[in-house]
Amino acid sequence: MEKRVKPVRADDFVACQEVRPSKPVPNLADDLRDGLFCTPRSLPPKYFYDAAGSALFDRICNQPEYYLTRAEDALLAQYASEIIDIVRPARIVEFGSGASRKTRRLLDACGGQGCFPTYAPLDVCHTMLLETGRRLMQEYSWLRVQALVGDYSAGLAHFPAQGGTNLVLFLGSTIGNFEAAQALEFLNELRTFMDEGDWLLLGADRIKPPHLLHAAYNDRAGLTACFNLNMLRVINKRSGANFDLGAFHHYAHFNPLARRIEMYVLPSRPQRVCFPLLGELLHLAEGEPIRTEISRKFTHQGLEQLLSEAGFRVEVHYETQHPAFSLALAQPARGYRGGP
Ligand code: SAH
Ligand code: AVI
Repeated sequence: MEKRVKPVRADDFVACQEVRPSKPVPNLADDLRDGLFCTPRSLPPKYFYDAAGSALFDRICNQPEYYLTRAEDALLAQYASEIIDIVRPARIVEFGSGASRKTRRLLDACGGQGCFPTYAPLDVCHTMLLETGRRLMQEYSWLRVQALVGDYSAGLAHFPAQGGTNLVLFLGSTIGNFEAAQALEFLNELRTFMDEGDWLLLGADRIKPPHLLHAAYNDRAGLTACFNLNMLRVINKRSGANFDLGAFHHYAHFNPLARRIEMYVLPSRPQRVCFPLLGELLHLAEGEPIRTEISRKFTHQGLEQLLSEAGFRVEVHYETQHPAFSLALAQPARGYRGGP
């Protein structure tokens, strides 16, 4: 049956709350100083995601080469009912929720099973959160959306608590955008805020032949290139810097030793970039890379080991084969007292 969708109205109300950092997090000036004025140069991937960057990412997800979204969506289409039947969530919390597209599989399963959780998406992109929240409330008449704006690496101590079972989603292989130590620290901290009866559903991309990985991060339509260069526009807008976007190009490759995609912006001629926020001038030689993202790729065992080291017990490990993608359903391990 076709779903009736209410037209978007400006007064559709999405409760949106800021989650305050609970540990010191570098601000923009720190990130620029620590990331650009040293070698190798890098910027944190959270600066991809202004409204334009989030919209670009959403379009990347539909590119034929970007298999990740389709693979994870296929798993959710197949197993969402089983997952909801196991978990029966009172609240679905999602970190880095973006457009919450795949989450709809779980919401559909909830509706089908007469289970009506609240949905708490957390993201750094305010615009995407509000737009998505409004849409979801139009599509699901029963749904209450409690949108949370914040940085998930800034600590979870101020995360609003709620009674009943939480299903925590961390989808899309965003865990792969953390360094190994950060991923462990994040999952370990997440576990300390979860009750023993809560569940984590973690999506992670898997090692596969390099040509497939390369294609996924170098799509023919050039959207990943736009997404990558958009970070420089975000930095210019937010800090008053003057990166010349036309002078940089996108470069992404798979590093088989580190088992990760590394994404860079490279200047095609020498650059002088002014940072009024820091009172500094950055000199870049032709081709001198600024790393904008890593995207780690896991083995089946590597993912289970990460979860186990972070104090989770994997209950069900769903996976696709070609292309390989994992969705692990896990719970805090009983009596676990360890930490990284
Ligand atoms: N979960 C979605 C979107 C993945 S894109 C999917 O699977 O398709 C990564 C999302 O994480 C973006 O929406 C981005 O805005 C958000 N994000 C990135 N870094 C973040 C941070 N440090 N804190 C909170 N959200 C972040
Ligand atoms: C959000 N994250 C998991 C994406 C990834 O594949 O690492 C971001 C992305 N970067 C380039 N394309 C997509």
